[in-house]
Amino acid sequence: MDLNPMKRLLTFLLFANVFNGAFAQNYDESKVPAYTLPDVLKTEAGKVVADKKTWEQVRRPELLKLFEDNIYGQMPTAFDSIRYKTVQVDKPAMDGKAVLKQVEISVFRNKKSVQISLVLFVPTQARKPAPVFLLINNRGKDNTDPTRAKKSEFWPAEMLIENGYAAAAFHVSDLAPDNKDTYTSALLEKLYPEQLTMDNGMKAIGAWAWGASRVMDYFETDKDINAKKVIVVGHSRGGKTSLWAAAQDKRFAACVSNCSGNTGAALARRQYGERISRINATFPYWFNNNYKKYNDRENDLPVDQHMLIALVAPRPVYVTNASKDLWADPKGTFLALKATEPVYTLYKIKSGLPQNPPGIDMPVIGSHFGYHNREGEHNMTNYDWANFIRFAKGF
Ligand code: GTR
Repeated sequence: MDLNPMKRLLTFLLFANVFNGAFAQNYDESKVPAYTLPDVLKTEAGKVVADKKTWEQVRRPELLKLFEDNIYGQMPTAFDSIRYKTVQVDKPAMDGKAVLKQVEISVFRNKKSVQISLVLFVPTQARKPAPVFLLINNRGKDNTDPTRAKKSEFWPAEMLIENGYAAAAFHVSDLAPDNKDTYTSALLEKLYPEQLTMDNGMKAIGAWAWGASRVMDYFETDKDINAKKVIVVGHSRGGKTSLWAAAQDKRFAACVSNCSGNTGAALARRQYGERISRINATFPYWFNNNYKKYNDRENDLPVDQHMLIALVAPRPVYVTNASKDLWADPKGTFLALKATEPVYTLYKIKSGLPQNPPGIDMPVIGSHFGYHNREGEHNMTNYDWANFIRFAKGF
């Protein structure tokens, strides 16, 4: 191309403008468009669900399928065998307050396998079997350092142990590296290559959630762990995953979705902060191919994210925000949680949530719903975890 400097500048400005326009993010509440949320209780046949049996037998499966087909992809569960190898057996840790186990979970299908490395601290002094918080770790592996040389607020295992909970974590890269070029290299290419050819096939977030369920399979075999009290936790992309895992797998007793934002706990139709077109452009490998159809077309989605949270019902669910993390739309997250109330009402559960979002650092913690908007940045901190523990002590 032979453009003079002025033409080059003009071309650049034009391109920058188009690019910005395509991905313009709104942070102005007065510019949030009017929207109507799809009715969580109205079946595809137009019937309004009035009892939990119809919810469980008709509407819940319908919604799961809509999320599979349009957003997160299928969740294959067939495999040939699963094996657990304890590579570190009950090593005393944390001044004798815990023991460390490291378990390698191998899952086989058609003679191929994936390995998930589980780090697990079990309290020595607390009730046995112990309830457990399972972190889906989407950050550096050093955040869940089994040696405890590094102690990260992202996973304050000592705090969990002090409070009588086991602390467990696995890393997302064991299932799908968080990278658009290599995400298929673990679970997808090895166990479920057919998923890669389907428009509603599993992608990275689906693979991570699948991993959480295999850890759950392991917990069911470990007598130190109360498999009926497993709380699945994730932050941000991990928080999108914890919701999808808990929606799919009813064995999780409760779900924590921290700062999960777009395609996590925040409503899409508000179009506030991160939007579908942007997340699909930046992370095309997180969600299925069909999801790309909804770029700039939020209102055409047959679901919105309140329905994903509702799939956790009647189990307890805690969602959070951080005050400076407008990208993840704090208000839209609170409103999504609030919009699940009709489903919990089928189970005669009152949410205890206020009408409007509570103020910064004012957690609302009830028997089934937790919400807070922490002062500060997009992160998961001791403050967040201390509130998750308060919440978990209530059930
Ligand atoms: C951002 C992404 C968010 C969130 C975040 C994270 O770049 O836009 O949706 O997932 O990453 O995982 O920290």
